Amino acid sequence: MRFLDILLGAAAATSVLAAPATANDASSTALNKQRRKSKFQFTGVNESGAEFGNKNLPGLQGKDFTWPVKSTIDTLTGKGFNIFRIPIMMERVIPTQMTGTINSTYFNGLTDLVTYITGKGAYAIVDPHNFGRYYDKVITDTAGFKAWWTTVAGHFKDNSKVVFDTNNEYHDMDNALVASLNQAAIDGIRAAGATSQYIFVEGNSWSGAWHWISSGTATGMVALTDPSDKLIYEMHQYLDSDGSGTATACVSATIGRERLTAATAWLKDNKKMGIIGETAGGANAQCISALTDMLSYMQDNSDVWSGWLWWGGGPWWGDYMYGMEPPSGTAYTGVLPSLTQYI
Ligand SMILES: *[C@@H]1O[C@H](CO)[C@@H](O)[C@H](O)[C@H]1NC(C)=O
Ligand SMILES: CC(=O)N[C@H]1CO[C@H](CO)[C@@H](O)[C@@H]1O
Repeated sequence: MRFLDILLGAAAATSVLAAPATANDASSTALNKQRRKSKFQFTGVNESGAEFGNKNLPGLQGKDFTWPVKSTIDTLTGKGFNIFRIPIMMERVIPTQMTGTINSTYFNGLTDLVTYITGKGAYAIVDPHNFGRYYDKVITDTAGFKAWWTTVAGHFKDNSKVVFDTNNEYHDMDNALVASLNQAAIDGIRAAGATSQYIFVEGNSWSGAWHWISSGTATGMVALTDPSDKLIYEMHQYLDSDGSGTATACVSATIGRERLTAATAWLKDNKKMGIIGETAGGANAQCISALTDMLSYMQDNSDVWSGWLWWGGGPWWGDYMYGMEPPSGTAYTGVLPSLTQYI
């Protein structure tokens, strides 16, 4: 999902306060197999807020950005979800230059949420929602990028439930640079002593599954190496006509499966694991058919597809067409009940 949509989401934001946690005061036992019906290792939701207002850096908490609410984590883990992706801004974590030092005010917000999520037994994805850019300029300094990751990962090195997502949706960049940045992040994370965690790598062209081969990003990405051997290829896939996740309509009831076919073959041929880090469709019958068909296809191929995350949750989305925020988000009420077997 792109900056414009995030800005629109923020502009539309009302101060919707999440309802207090209901009976889902789940401990890690909430994540037991009984609630998890699918074969997937990971099923979850993107929890927006800390990346909002990204044209104002660093920005003010409560005005430009906010942190996702813990009661939502309670509710969604109660539904069986076990992974949450937390979009953040690189500049808010380490301002001015990537080799600099952490802003502890913002970082404390992140660590507080990460600790809460992982304390429930779920995974927390640290997602620099930067599109391969720092202060709006394409990152070409791979050493600086590695340093940013070494600093950040060092703080999480003892928490194996943290997942590092190198960057959200690289796009309009050189394919070789995207691969180099991913490798630099991997190297920086492992150099920090964070060796037990999964790393999610993303490709060029918005990390779109449907463009994974045709964009040429696969060629560089296939060669990434990790001494811990815990890489997962994170791709995004929306089901609207241009695949951007900006419309309520889905192209057909089988469009998700069709858009994943080539990437699925690539994962199998190259013995890689993948995850759909963002997907969504409108709350309507055709999209629900397309989503369930896609998730069924992924489950049939769960040797390479480790799971999926919905886009998106978070307290400031208001009546966003894909909103997964309890208790009244459009997708929470209109789509999620149809997806429970895939959680
Ligand atoms: C640190 O982050 C807070 C918001 O979380 C912000 O108000 C403050 O200006 C930031 N400081 C710097 C130096 O960026
Ligand atoms: C809800 C949420 O934070 N979703 C994020 C998931 O990741 C996409 C990546 O592009 C972001 O745009 C969303 O903000």
